[in-house]
Amino acid sequence: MKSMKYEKHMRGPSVHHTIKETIAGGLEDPFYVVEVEDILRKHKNWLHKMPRIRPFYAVKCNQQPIMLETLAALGIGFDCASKAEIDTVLSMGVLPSNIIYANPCKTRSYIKHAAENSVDLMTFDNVEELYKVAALHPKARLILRLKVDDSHSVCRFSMKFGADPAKAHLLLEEAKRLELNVVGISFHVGSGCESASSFSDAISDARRVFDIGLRMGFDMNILDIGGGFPGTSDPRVSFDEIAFAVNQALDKHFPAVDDDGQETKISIIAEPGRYYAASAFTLVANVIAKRVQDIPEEGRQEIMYYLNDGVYGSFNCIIFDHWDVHPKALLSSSELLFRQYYPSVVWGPTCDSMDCIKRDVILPEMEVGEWLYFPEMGAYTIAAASNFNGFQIPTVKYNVTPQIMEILRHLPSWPRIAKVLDVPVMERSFAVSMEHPVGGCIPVH
Ligand code: ORX
Repeated sequence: MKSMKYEKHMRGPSVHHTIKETIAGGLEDPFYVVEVEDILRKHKNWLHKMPRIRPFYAVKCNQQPIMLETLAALGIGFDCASKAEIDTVLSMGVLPSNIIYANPCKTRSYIKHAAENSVDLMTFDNVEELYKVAALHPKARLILRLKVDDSHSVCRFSMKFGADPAKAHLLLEEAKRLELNVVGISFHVGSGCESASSFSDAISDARRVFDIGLRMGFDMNILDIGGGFPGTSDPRVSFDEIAFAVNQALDKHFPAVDDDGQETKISIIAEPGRYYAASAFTLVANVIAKRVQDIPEEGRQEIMYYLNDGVYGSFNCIIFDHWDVHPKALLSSSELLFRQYYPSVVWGPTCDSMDCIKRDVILPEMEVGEWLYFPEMGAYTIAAASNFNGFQIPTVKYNVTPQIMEILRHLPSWPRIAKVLDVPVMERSFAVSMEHPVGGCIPVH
């Protein structure tokens, strides 16, 4: 596999090939191309940079079967927030012990469902939740989610979730009274984090409450450092910087061995979503309409393009994830060179004036029927896309190079992955033609 060093926003030539091949099929609807290698590359990087931390992928971020099946094949755990997410993951053959039900405010029937399916690990941050768990799943292994300083993050949710560390002892006392089993501490620094120190500070806060739990006699053995790890190539603070800060803070507050050289036996886990999903997905949308606007006050023109995907579809990330997207023209290099460039506005297809994808962007002049593409669109996009106004949610195409196909083919879960990729499961070895990265599996006789 290639190293993580890839140019900003550049996807491999084979992704472009898959895009061109899809369009050549005469399609007009928007679609994604998933670069499966990117998911594997991300995991390799995670293992390399934070070897002590076991990831539990946050299913909410992107529940496409290719994401879930590939990650399950890699042995990653799953962070589920609802009954449906738990059922999806269990139906893939993932063991209940590889699931954390990481929603501190759970529906009662979902807690019961978790209990019936042996999903034991779950988070809480309030006393009412303890009463529900005591009644419905008394054997649960509970993780206390703390409120941490999320002031450096774009998506902040300490307003919604997390117990105040100063009052955490009260919750632990109540858990003790209810004879519940608290096993760890978690936090989420928020997403789009601008400072690696948010993680180190949170780890230090977690240690203090961890010790309170230990003193109360709980068998504290899990630290869950949540999500918020960047997944795109131009984050505010890099994954490497965060990994460095996290490793340093863990060495200080949760060392792998104690002063006597004994293993401390504390499992460190995390709940990354966007880290795994963002960069593997490239969205391609069609220019369905175009208007040239005069701006007399400024003595210039602006071109407005209307695409067949918008903020009610994939671009819901602009609203719910404060995301800034980067449209690129799907043109050859000579077309890019010779076309006129204009200030442009890119709109979605619905009859809603809020449905704006990007203002003030300079684009080469595009014609109706041509395509724009948006790299790194895998996180919180298709997962929450709707059919509002009758527009279609994009379909998903796969880009799998022969080398990656060969790796996947040797995984025990290959038959399931083959089903997702819609390629035949063959017992004998086969070659894959480079011209047809997925569709062209050729059996070798
Ligand atoms: O980042 C956020 O605001 C929302 N939370 C995602 C989330 C993740 C992991 N654990 C829990 C979560 O709520 C409990 C994953 O976070 P990330 O993808 O940043 O690694 C999602 C916001 C969507 N708009």
